[in-house]
Amino acid sequence: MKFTLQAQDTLSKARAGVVETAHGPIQTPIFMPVGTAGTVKAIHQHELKNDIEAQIILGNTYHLYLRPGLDVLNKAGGLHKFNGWDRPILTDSGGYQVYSLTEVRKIKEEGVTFRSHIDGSKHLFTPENVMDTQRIIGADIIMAFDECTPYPCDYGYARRSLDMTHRWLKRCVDRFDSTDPRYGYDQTLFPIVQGSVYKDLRIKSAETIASFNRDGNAIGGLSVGEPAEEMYAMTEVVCDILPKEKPRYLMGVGTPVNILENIALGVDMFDCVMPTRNARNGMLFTQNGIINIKNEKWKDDFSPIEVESDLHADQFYSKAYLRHLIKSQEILGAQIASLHNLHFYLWLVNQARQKIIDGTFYDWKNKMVKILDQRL
Ligand code: PRF
Repeated sequence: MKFTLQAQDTLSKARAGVVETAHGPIQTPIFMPVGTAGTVKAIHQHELKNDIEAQIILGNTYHLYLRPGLDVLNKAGGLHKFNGWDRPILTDSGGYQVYSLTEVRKIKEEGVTFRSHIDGSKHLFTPENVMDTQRIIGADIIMAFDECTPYPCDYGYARRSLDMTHRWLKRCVDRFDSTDPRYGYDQTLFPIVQGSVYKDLRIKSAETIASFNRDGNAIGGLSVGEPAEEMYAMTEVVCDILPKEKPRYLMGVGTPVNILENIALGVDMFDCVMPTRNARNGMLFTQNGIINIKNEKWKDDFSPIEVESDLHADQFYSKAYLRHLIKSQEILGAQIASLHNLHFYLWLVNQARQKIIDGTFYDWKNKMVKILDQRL
């Protein structure tokens, strides 16, 4: 994997670049739609490619391991062949999903035991088997096995957890570097910075992660309930330590404003379920602010979903019709709203990229953050 920086903003730490993978390039800053179970919910692969122009999607080790399982993925020849997505894929390691989705789990030095949210069966994830699983899934970028601490988290727990995440990283790297890709193309491993909201822990973690000298680095443990200002403070500390010449991925972030602020701090890659999950509940992100399409006020508004957008569905369908679909829990409502929100997120990061290249990012960003949080 190769990363080339193309432009750097002078008034902020924003950068534009390109990540080259075995399945093609990723122009950064980028947003990666979340395709938990091998599908970006309610979106066809051809829509991802042609309507949204997604450059990379996510998959989750936890979900794919439980269903369809490694046997099927192996027989399929990996996730790209299985779901027909021939551009880059990144898989999260499963740690985070185990913490957020399962109730009974035990975190030990060896790894994490948990019960499946599907059938209650018992499983063990270790740094080693999670590397093996991501080799089988065949993602271009695979993530280290970490512990994402909750918020709030006391200092002692955060410190002990961080030390374990670093020991787990060493085990991940040893396993990853001693195994080969299964399907003939290169995969790369990103380590993850943790350290809760403690500056000294974040510094220690960023220095440790940087010393592993991988192709790219991730920042975890943020956007877990802390105030946005604390998240930005941690991102800033960490980005100042992580190497400039490698992509930085902020995991699970966030709102459109969070994304712009973190781009300004030097983050290159983002993912979040927000555009798709909130779409299914009728929350639409637009260039003028946020719409709750279930609101009475859209009942007989027959104007297009978003006039300024070049997405066909945004022109073709009216707000009143989308409101009707979402209120009636029609499948098409989830499809249109998800398509709209993802298109908006990809538009936003592409705009940021163009502004960084043009040298006008800083003022544009400050203007946009005032608009995008508004409720319409
Ligand atoms: N670790 C991993 N995945 C994640 C996170 C993390 O800390 C987060 C935190 N926002 C989202 N996804 N492995």
